[in-house]
Amino acid sequence: MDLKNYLQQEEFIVKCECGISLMDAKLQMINAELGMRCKRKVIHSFSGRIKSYDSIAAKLRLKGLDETVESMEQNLNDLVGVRAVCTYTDDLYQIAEMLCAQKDLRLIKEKDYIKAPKKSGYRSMHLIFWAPVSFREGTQWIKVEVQLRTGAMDYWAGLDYQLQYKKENREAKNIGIELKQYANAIEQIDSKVLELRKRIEAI
Ligand code: 0O2
Repeated sequence: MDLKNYLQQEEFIVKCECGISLMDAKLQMINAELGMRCKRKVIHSFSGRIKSYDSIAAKLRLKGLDETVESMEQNLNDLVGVRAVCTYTDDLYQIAEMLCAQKDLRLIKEKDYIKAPKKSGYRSMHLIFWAPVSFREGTQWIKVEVQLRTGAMDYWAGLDYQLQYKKENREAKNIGIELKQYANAIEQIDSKVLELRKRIEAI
């Protein structure tokens, strides 16, 4: 079956949606526990998505891979993605630790773009798991990418993403240079805000 038709199958979509729901439920529970312990709201927003055909095809082309179902399954990790946005960077690491400690999840890969930002300036924590979804015919393991970021990292990534479609434009190039500088500024603000929170907690 060709890639486009495969992605439109109800069975494929339902499995991906179940992967999103499972990870979303895990994040909601972690949020409830951390909220109780820290006495403040920890995760400010949750979102989940199934990668679109256009985005999958573009990524496979960019990596020089075949636009086939097999190639997608072997090479792409972010077909199913869930994102949680927090205020503080230390919360991101706590959430990552709590997810990795869950016995039913199998960690495939961890990419810490907070400690080692991408050349673009992009920062986020990415965790890729095999997540077990129970169906009538047995357990299906769904690959899910969890992105954990602060609010500042999130709006920076949103702007950077918008810019990616306009790269050829001269003004977009100037904006890109400026945006990269703000990635550094945001990193400093994230770290200062965390320091202030800890000082307030210590009073
Ligand atoms: P979309 O449309 O968001 O899905 P891997 O094989 O996993 O090692 P991969 O998948 O290229 O390699 O991993 P990477 O670089 O960690 O990127 C995965 C996703 O992170 C991207 O998916 C983006 O969502 C986000 N991301 C990574 N780098 C950047 C960046 O420089 N800027 C922004 N705004 N987002 C980034 P997609 O498929 O690119 O896009």
